Amino acid sequence: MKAEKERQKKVINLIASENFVSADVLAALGSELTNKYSEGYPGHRYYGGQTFTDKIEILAQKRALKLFKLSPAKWHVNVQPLSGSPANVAVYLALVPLGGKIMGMSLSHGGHLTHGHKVSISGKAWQQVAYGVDAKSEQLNYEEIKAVAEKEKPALIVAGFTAYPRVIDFKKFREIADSVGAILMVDMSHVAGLVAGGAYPTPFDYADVVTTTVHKTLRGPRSALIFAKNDERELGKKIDKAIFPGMQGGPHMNQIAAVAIALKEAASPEFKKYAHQIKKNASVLAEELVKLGWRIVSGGTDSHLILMDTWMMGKGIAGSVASKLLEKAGIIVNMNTIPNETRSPMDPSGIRLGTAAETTRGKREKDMIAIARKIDAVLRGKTSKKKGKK
Ligand code: DSN
Repeated sequence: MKAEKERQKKVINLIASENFVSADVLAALGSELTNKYSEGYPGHRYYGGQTFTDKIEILAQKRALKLFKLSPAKWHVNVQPLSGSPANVAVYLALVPLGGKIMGMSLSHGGHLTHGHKVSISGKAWQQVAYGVDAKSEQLNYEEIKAVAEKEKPALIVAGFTAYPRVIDFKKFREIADSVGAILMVDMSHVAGLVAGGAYPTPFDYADVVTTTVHKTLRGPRSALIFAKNDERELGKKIDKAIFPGMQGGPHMNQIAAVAIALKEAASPEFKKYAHQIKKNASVLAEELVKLGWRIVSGGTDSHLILMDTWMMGKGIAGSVASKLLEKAGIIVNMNTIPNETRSPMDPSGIRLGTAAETTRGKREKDMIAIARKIDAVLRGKTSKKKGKK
């Protein structure tokens, strides 16, 4: 543990899905709440001794709704999912009959395993209808997505991705879902902190269900939340049952307390500034990499996330090699497929970068320029790519 703490201090962390939590969040995770079993929901538990756990879970629910400006009359929230994958699967279990169609972005274009990929239970117990990004713009093409939906008539459409740097038009997804009678689920895991801080469009005006992890841009503990619209479909009630007893046992109350703390932190004016700074930092990092001659998928970013094409059709180096070289130089990234991938997931054409963690550490635009130059210096010697202008 000490060695890992030191490692984290020493490196530049550009993993787009990681962050550094506060001391209070860490304290909650390491608290005596970890000793407690609380199967069930506040007021309806299967074990005694819930005086404080009930208060904590209710507080986390209230703060989750408040952070995203949701009225408890209109929205329901479940704060028990252990992490993002179980949260997504619980939504399918609740709302899509086994074997039914889930329409999600394919993994190689930026979707998540739990958006119906065949190696995940989401693609084994249900059937994935996949969509991708436009071959040329590398951005969402809503006409193509609509055509896939009309042909396949999925029961549920997932919008929200793990490696898509651009703004998502949630209104268009709503129209597509309505045109085929599908439920619209938004997985905002990557951008939740940006949404909370007003630096990315909110999905709540259009989605039926919103899932999110808490530990990415939202800067909380590893955990997840599921929001569901309150109406005659009783989505929230069905989702609660799918989480417990459908999939999970006792909730991790230490984690839920840490979520409540993180949600309070994310409601502060400082967090709003932080969210906007994450985005500025990502734009500057992407622009500088482009100036240095690198290809950025879709030409840039509207969020915390950048997909960098290190392979550049053979002129550069594979993502796996790039990520190892960068790690040796103290920069941590992950290799990533890019749209229309010509290589393999274990040896893809790109790397994914994100600015949330380093922005937490106080990095600003000038630091991003220095980081871009360091990335370029580490990678350039190994490629036959032409030198860009500085
Ligand atoms: N592994 C997460 C990410 O890095 O985006 C998604 O689950």
